[in-house]
Amino acid sequence: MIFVRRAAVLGLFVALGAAGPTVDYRGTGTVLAVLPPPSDLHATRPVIVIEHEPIAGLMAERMAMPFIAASTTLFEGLHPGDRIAFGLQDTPGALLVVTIERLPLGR
Ligand SMILES: [Cu+2]
Repeated sequence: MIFVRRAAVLGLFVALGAAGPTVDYRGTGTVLAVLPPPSDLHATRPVIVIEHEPIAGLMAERMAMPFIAASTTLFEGLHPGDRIAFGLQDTPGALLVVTIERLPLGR
């Protein structure tokens, strides 16, 4: 019985860990450029340029703009022209892209 309870607690920690980073805003758009550092836009941090659709609670208009990404690992397999859904975390000093998911073209 004690063993079972421990296993349940461990399972809970695993589930929390898998929940991923905090996402404050969610958007969709088209990748215009992925720029690992150093780039013209940032010396030390990865940058992704996205033509994004309106982002609820943040930006009411479609526009092309650069975002700092939490990690270059988010760029794996990503190419200009890809349709993406992305998550933004509102951190001091930057709206940080913390999740990127590729969407089928035409959506
Ligand atoms: Cu914008």
